[in-house]
Amino acid sequence: MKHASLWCFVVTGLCAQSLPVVSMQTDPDRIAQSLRDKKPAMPTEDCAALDLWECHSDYPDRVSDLSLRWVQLDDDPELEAILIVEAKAESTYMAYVFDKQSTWRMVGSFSCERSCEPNSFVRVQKLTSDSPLLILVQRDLGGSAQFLMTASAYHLHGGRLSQALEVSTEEDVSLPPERITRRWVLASQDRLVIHTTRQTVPARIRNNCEVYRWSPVGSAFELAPADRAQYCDLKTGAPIPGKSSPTGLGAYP
Ligand SMILES: [Ca+2]
Repeated sequence: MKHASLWCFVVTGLCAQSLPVVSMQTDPDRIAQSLRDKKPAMPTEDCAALDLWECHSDYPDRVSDLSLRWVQLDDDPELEAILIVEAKAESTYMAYVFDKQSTWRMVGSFSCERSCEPNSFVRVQKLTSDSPLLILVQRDLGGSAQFLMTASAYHLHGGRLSQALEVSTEEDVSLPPERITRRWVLASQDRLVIHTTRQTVPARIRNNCEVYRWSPVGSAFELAPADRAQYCDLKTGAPIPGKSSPTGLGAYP
C-alpha cells in the first residue's frame, strides 16, 4: 500500500513532502542478490515496487551495475540501506532507500534518466552542523528544450523520507528568450546560503543570495530573511566571502 502526504510550513516554496512507503517481502541484501544473480527469484511484490524489467525472473538481462550501502540516517539503531542500480533496459539509474520498522519498507525511489552522473546522483551528507544527515539526490528534471539540474535533500524521520530542501542548480533554456540560471548551496556552521546567478542573452548577469536555516519542527530548511545581511552583500546580491563555504551541492563552475 502506498501512502503520500504533504504538509507545508512556510510559503517559501519549501514543503516537507513525504514520499510513498511500500512494504517489502524481503530485505535489501536479498533484493540485491536477486537482482545480481536472479537466484533466489525476487518476490513479485518486491519486483513491482522496484518497477524494473531486470528484476523479473523471465527477463533475460540483469542490472549492469549495483551498489548497496548501509547507513545510519535516523534515531533507531538499525541501519538503513541505499541500493543503486544501473538498469540499461530502462536507460536509467535507480536509487532505492529501505528502512526497517517491524519489517523492511521502501521509503523512497529515485530515477536518474537524463545527463546522469552515477557517482554524484545520490549521496549522504550533513549540510550544516545543526541539521541531520540527509540523502541528497541530484538529477536533471528538465524537458525537451530545458536542462534543469535539480538537487533535492531528504530527511528520514518516523519511518518516512520527507523533502528538506529542493534547489534547481542549473537551468538552461535554449528557446528564446535564452537564459541560464545557476545556483550554489553554501553553508556556514548553522545556515545555508543559496547563491543564484541569472545570465541572459545578450550577456547580463544578476546575482541573488538567500539564507536558510534548519527547522527541527518543519524538518526542512526554511528561509531566514532576517539573516540575509549577515551572509549576503545586499548591494551586489552575492554572498559575502568568508561567511559561508561550498557544500559540493550546486552548479558546476
Ligand atoms: Ca536507523
